[in-house]
Amino acid sequence: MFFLVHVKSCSTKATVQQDMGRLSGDQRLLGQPTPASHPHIMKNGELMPGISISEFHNRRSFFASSLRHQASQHFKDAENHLVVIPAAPQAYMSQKVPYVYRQNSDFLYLTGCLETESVLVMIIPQNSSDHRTIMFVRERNAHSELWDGPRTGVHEAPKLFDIDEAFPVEHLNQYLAAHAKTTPGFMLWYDFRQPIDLKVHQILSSFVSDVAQSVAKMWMSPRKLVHELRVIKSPAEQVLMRKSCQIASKAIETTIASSHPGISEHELFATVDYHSRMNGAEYLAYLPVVAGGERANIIHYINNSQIINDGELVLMDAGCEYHSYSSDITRTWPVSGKFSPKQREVYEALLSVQVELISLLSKHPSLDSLFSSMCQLLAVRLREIGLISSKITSKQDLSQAAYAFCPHHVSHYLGMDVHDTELVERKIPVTPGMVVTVEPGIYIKKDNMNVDPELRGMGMRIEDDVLITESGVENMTAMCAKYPDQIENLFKQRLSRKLV
Ligand SMILES: [Mn+2]
Repeated sequence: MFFLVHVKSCSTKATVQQDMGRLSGDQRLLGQPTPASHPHIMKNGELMPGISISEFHNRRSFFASSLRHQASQHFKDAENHLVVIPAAPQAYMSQKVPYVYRQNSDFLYLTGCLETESVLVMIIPQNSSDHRTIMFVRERNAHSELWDGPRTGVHEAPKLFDIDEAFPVEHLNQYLAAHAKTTPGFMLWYDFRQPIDLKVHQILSSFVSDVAQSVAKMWMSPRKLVHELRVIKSPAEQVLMRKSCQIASKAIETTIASSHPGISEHELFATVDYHSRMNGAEYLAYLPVVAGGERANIIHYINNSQIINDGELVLMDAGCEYHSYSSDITRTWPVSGKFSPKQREVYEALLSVQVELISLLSKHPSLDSLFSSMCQLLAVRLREIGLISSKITSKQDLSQAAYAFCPHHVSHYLGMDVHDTELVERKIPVTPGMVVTVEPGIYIKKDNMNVDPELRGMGMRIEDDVLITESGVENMTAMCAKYPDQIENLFKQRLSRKLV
């Protein structure tokens, strides 16, 4: 433990010195990559890789106008709005051993700030198109920066983030109290139900009980408004999503080609992780599911600790995060490199449903209605191959029978988070700019005595990430093999490479 800390502080120093060498004049390292310090991933004018500083400015303007619109519909006497959105706190595995830091996506979307212990505050008057953006950030501190790396600090933050003002995060409570005194009758927008950072939450809780009770009109969560903006991806975000999908597609193909009977789920996990990072991803977007044989029936199987035997299928649900944008792919393949005739029959039934659902998206259904379509399509195919009785004919009974084979939803929004923009309902029609997953599955229970013994306990899912466009759909993970011949070819190519 001591050794680890020691090594870490040395390497941080080394990186600081190396990077300092490249920076000129009065430029210094800030609390996150900038075009000056990281020219290999950022262009001039960008606040995050691939996203310009002006896009963040526009996001806040859109957010302010959608908030005003919401207020004009439901809170007619609100004249002023105070919005508070905190950064994610650093989480620890144990004393001083941090987990990978991941920013709160709503905060990141509106600020571009990657630092913890920061808070976004927006002051939005109801009857003017103006708004003020204030950020509370960590002050610079020579001792802390020596250990943990540079901070942007109060002085540099307004310029870096293109905001009006910045203050030390310790001043948040005084600022709020002063605001309440000078701006009576404001409406507070803060999510009290799902606190992000407990320290900020305590400040807001006492603010409400001590001060705001008498002056603030009411409080609402700003999250749904942010999610409604986030669900539509800008052209710059689409480029990042496409890249995230490409990296994960390639990593999964390489992982498929590396598998063989007797390999462990853990090795496949390590392989997909390695190739994602080597191709530019920061890390996997979530703990992947790597399930051999009947473990594929456990939808969120993440133990990934078993050996996969000859004749079994592998289900891998994995995606990566590339500059804060996630991909989410599932592939199922025979560990030996060749589907048995029975496996292939069920797989092809599932694949035909998945392909048809992707093309249905160009008609802009809601995700819930895509789920109904899945149940219908899956039922017909399962009946054809004898997994559902031919005696079942009514639409409702068919849907119910299919649901027993696929008990999860077929789609969710995808973006900065894997299950993105959770407050956007799945009953609204999809529109251009949304990215959604299409992920039907077939899970056959071990004790299902109505099916061929070879199929009992078999589980499979196929998942792609699809951008809705003006003219139809773009399958962003189409380059990841999913047709049985394509999958088997990955193994043949490996064999022929070995022979050469
Ligand atoms: Mn998914």
